[in-house]
Amino acid sequence: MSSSLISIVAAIILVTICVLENSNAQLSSTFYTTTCPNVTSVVRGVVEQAQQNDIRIGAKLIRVHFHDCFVNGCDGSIMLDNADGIDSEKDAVPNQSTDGYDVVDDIKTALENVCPGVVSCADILAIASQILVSANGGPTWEVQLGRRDSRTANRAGTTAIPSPFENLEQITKKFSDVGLDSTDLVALSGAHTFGRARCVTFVHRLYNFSGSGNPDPTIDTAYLETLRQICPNGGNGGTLADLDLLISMINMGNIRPLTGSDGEIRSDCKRVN
Ligand code: HEM
Ligand SMILES: *[C@@H]1O[C@H](CO)[C@@H](O)[C@H](O)[C@H]1NC(C)=O
Ligand SMILES: *[C@@H]1O[C@H](CO)[C@@H](O)[C@H](O)[C@H]1NC(C)=O
Ligand SMILES: CC(=O)N[C@H]1CO[C@H](CO)[C@@H](O)[C@@H]1O
Repeated sequence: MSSSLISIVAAIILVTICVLENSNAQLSSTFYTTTCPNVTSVVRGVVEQAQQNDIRIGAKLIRVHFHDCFVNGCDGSIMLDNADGIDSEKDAVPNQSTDGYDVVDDIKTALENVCPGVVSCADILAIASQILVSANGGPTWEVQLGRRDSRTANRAGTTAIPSPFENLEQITKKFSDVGLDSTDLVALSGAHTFGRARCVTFVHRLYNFSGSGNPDPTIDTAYLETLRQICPNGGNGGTLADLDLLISMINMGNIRPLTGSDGEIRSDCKRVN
């Protein structure tokens, strides 16, 4: 290898390390090493149990993590129920069909038993997502921790969540608004390799795309046939189809977290302390 090639490679590695370190500015994979060393095994125990009853739990929780991160950053705001001064994000349209909150509560209870007041609800979503994606044959990554929980929700802010009725340009804009690029968009859409979607969220692409009288030409024809069988034109919009699309989880988990002394560590993910 020539020395110039070596220096180019070295420069690329250096830049990559700087970018990674920069994007993880405040979070760290060792955040709970002294304060809650068993955090991962405790979360793993609860989610493995939950998966026995609901094979979709990984899909549900990663989606809650995504919807949390896109509204005011990864601060657990999505988990707050309506209360005095809290206009719950769960009541907004994009949340519809988000689920798995009861399992978050079970994880929280288990963690409060071993290390009370230490692990945030926002971090629970990040840890559970990593464990379940790996357990389901997906890639694994070193989950970054240290997020704190918000004392507020932002229902109006849920418009920042990408919608299935938006085009690529609109969705790309929503990703760039939270500091994610088109590579992140493609990689994170890989989360759709598990989980399910209701026909109502994509049937507009199967029969009369943009009023053309034809299906969306970008859909593979064999896959189109499969989807049409599951979702007949004018059929039940609530029918579920398996999602089949491959994961930039660290970047997403780094969206504007609360850290240091900002926010709090909720003792109940559904309520501020
Ligand atoms: C790129 C923009 C995105 C759009 C437009 C989008 C849209 C959707 C829609 C329409 C559904 C079906 C919801 C329903 O049936 O009500 C869905 C499900 C899902 N989404 Fe996304 N999504 C996006 C990005 C993401 C990201 C970044 C993740 C996670 C990293 C994610 C994870 C999931 C999962 C796992 C499911 C299945 C949930 C379940 O089975 O309960 N999505 N998404
Ligand atoms: C952590 O887990 C280990 C083994 O799983 C156990 O021996 C230890 O008591 C646990 N520590 C705490 C603080 O729960
Ligand atoms: C497709 O949608 C357009 C616009 O909504 C409508 O005018 C047209 O009749 C529809 N075509 C079919 C075949 O349903
Ligand atoms: C999980 C959850 O609370 N979902 C709510 C989302 O918002 C709709 C109303 O738009 C509620 O009916 C759901 O219960």
